[in-house]
Amino acid sequence: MTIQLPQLPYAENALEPIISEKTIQFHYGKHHQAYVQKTNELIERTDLKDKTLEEIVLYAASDSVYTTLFNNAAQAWNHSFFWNSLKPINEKKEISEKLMKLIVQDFGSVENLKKELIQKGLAQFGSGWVWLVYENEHLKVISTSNAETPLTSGSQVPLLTIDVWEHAYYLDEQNRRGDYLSNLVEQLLNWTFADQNLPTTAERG
Ligand code: MN3
Repeated sequence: MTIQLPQLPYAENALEPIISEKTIQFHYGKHHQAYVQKTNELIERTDLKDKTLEEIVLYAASDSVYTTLFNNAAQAWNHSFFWNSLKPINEKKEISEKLMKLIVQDFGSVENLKKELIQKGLAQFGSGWVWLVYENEHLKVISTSNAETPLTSGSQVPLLTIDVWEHAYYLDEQNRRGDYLSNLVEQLLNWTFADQNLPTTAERG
């Protein structure tokens, strides 16, 4: 068994004009594909080859001798999660009642949550990710550097992510990370996916 590049959950031009088809062709078709391929090369002659991608990420995070494997496997996982965090520009994905309750509890309003996603994305120095996570009955916005992922935290459940590596926006927005972030946050986030990722225990509130 090998790790597969998952199908993109929409057409390559479905995120235009915020994320162009050309960006998707490089970002998904080249960058993401390369992380998948490299992960497969690194696990080829090991007993990790029958593990899931998530298991490989957790295993590789446990020891710094596996840093290269971690970087590639976590990037493969983060990118799959990122594509699922987005929706076609002309599709509506409303925030569920359950998720809205938590947003109001922890941010006061959807507008405040969006602001925080944008601010944390701008504040992330260099390459990395911004995440909406669920932890201890609360929502939080966090950022991670390079390939780092909340999967390894043991307590944070990722709900949504935004890639803030330059390759995510440079063809379309050049250095304007803020424009990329605000357009994406306003028009491309898949709140249904966030809702699906909420643990069932979150339903108590
Ligand atoms: Mn990327």
